[in-house]
Amino acid sequence: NYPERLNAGVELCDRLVSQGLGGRIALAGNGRRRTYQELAEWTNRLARVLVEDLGVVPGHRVLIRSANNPAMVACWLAATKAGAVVVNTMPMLRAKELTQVIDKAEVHLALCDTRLVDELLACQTQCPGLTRIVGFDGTASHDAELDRLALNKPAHFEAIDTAADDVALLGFTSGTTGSPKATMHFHRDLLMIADGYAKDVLKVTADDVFVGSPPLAFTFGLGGLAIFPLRFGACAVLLEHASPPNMMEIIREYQATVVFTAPTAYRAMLASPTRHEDLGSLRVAVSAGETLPAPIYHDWIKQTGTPIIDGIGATEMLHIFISNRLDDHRPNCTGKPVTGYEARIVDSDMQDVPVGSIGKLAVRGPTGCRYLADRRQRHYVQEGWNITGDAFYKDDEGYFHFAARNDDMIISAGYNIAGPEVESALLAHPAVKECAVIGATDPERGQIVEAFVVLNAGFEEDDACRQALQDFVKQTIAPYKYPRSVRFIDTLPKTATGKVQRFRLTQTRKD
Ligand code: 3SK
Repeated sequence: NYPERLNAGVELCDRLVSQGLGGRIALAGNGRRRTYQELAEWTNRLARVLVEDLGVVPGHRVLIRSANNPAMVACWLAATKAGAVVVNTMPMLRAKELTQVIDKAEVHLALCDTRLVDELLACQTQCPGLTRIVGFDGTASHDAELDRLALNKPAHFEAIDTAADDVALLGFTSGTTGSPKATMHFHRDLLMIADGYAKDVLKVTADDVFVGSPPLAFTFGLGGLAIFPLRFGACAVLLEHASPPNMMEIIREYQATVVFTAPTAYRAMLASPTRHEDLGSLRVAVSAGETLPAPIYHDWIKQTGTPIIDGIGATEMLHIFISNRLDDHRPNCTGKPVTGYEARIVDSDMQDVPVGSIGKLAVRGPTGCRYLADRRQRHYVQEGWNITGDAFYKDDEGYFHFAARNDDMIISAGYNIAGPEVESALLAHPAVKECAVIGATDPERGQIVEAFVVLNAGFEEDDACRQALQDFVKQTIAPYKYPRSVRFIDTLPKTATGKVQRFRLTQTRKD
């Protein structure tokens, strides 16, 4: 329960100072460590610039364009304190994608790392509403316009008195289907994900140090690398190069206790020759974004001695809502609902399916989907339940298991085949580096299982390899699930957040 008036920017920064944690390190990165006191003052100065110099009023949408670094977090907190609605965007977005975001969110002001300004400038002709782009320095030198404006401001700012259910954040999702939607999240939602998942599942304390790779523009990253540490007076390490092969070094250097990343990054870390037992500071690894293949789960625990916690989240839900636990985690299992959430498996009439049967995942709780001006809202929220688009089953002990994205269920000659199950089987073969499975139209079987495979170095893209992979799958899972078609490919198409875009493989097939 939160008070009616609440500003998440204040709660994630100034509140820690008033609790006597002002001297603790809040942010590390760019060769500096900043205390909560310093962060409060920095964000107050920036908030003054937004309100006094740039005319931000409550509800204005402010776009932030940056890679993960302390300055991006400071801009986000400052805009939140100023009552703005923040639209965080990924550095790799091009003018075409930025234009869609700016239009949809009706952005007037953009704060942009000066190294990334060109693509934004290129949007201006298409987006007459974007009247101001102000540069900040994402490195440590502080000599861009925003930094100069902030320099002479007083370190105190009376944060805007926002309601707990005023919109604070617009999270964009292009999903795996390509067309972007904006999801609205309230000030209280930003705190709720910390007070539920981070507190109850991760057991975060002020002694934790968080590192990881997901962009802050993806709510998985914003939660894991900013909101969770800041809510508990812990330290957030924000580095632009925090991905394999650097991740292990970073964990060691910063003595990180919590790492957030996706299964492919865990796989890469496990494959690196560095000594995994040196990661002694770690107490938990969080995996989400894609399901965690069982071999990675087992190898990670064996090699590092720390749990790897798989969970499912969605930009629509803001963060993770079903998860394994530190003391209760299993392979091939997503776990149980996070505190405050309920989940069911339903059929297309919203009726519960029997235990063990695959159906649609329906979830409700303290956060949920509110699309901004999008007709797809009525599909996502039905009878008060969020229909995430995932096919799941629940076992007789109440654990939830991912089967596929609803779009990834393949119906072949009357058999229901979950594409990801075939992918897991293929991934266990030493030749397979990455793979994705789709249902390809077939005149006899309706659909057949088709695998797109990226091979590890040293393996030949030939019929012998194709046959070996097919035989291997037949020996691993029910033979009717084997990929009747295997295509070799150099890389898999992915979203900016690392999710495989299977629809593009389907298109490739049609081209
Ligand atoms: O996988 C996702 O889409 C996701 C989104 C937001 C927060 C967390 C996660 C895992």
